[in-house]
Amino acid sequence: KTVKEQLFQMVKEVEDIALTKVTIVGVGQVGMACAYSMVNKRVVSELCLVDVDEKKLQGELMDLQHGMQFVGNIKLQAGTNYELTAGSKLCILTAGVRQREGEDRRSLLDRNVSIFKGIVPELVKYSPDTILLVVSNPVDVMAYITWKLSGLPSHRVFGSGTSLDSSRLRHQMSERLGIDPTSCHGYVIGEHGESSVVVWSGLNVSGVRLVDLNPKIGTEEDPERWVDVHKQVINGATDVIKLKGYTSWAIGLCVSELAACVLRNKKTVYPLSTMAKGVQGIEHEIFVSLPCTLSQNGVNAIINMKLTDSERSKLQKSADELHELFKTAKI
Ligand code: 6V0
Repeated sequence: KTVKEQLFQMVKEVEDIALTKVTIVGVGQVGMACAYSMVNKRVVSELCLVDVDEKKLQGELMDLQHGMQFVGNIKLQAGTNYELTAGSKLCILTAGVRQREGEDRRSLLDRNVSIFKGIVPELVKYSPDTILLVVSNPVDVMAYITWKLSGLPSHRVFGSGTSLDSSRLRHQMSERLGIDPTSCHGYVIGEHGESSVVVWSGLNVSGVRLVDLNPKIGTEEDPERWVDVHKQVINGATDVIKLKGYTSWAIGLCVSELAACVLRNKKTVYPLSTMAKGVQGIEHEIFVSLPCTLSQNGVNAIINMKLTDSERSKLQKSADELHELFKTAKI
């Protein structure tokens, strides 16, 4: 008899049913930051890692497995075969090439589209009921293309969008005001990128709108130059890339929060890249970030923000720019 047979008086074999299984495709800097954050926050019961790099997959798998004692017995799997992903409640797409220093999102597009053509149908084949969360850049266009490639209803596909930009905004607010970023309320909407829009009219602490205290906020005439906060948000990624070569921790934390919201059916509001045609006067069929309620079904509702005319026209311009970028994509 083996040690195991001698140790246990078997009562009933365990049936391994995946309760909250998540797949991450792409185990690069971003994928692994998402994995580490989700494991650390105990968001998942089962985590499946997929990549084309078999060696890296095995290394990352073993490294995480060695820490399971400290975070609960999460079932971890890794491999290049999509069969492993079957039954995922949520699939997170972080595969592909990242922005190089000074590179614009446009040049990333073609390479990432061809990679996604091989990934998205496989994920949907093995997990037809899944929700797809797109992180790879340019995230808004990649989310739209993922939706097209998946054949899923649009509410089940979304991009992390400006949830990271909004977190950068709230960090800057928190630095200026000296309070917790969760008490600094504000949204960046539109493209995750240069044409993003800060909704200055809505920035508030405890419902006190900053625009009521400083009517010039967000303009070049503002002596406090809050407008620089937007520049810091836009340049946030490139500043970090210049210093460390890539961004990872903030997007990892952000994605694990979104994953928890889906898996626990929390209905929290986040700015997410979603199908926005017909909202706020957006004419094109395009994915762009707006505040959405997020649940186990994906995106349930888009919040009708009370934007100023200028904010709305900036959002429409941002959507137009994304549409132009999308038109160059070779789907
Ligand atoms: P990385 O470290 O180069 O990792 C990319 C991974 O994708 C590598 O492990 C590759 O082996 C893998 N990969 C490539 N082709 C395939 C394929 N066909 N199937 C499966 N895996 C594949 O890049 P990093 O992790 O830094 O960035 C990943 C993506 O996230 C890039 O497009 C970034 O621009 C994007 N980011 C998006 C952010 C957002 O806010 N939406 C934030 C940060 C980065």
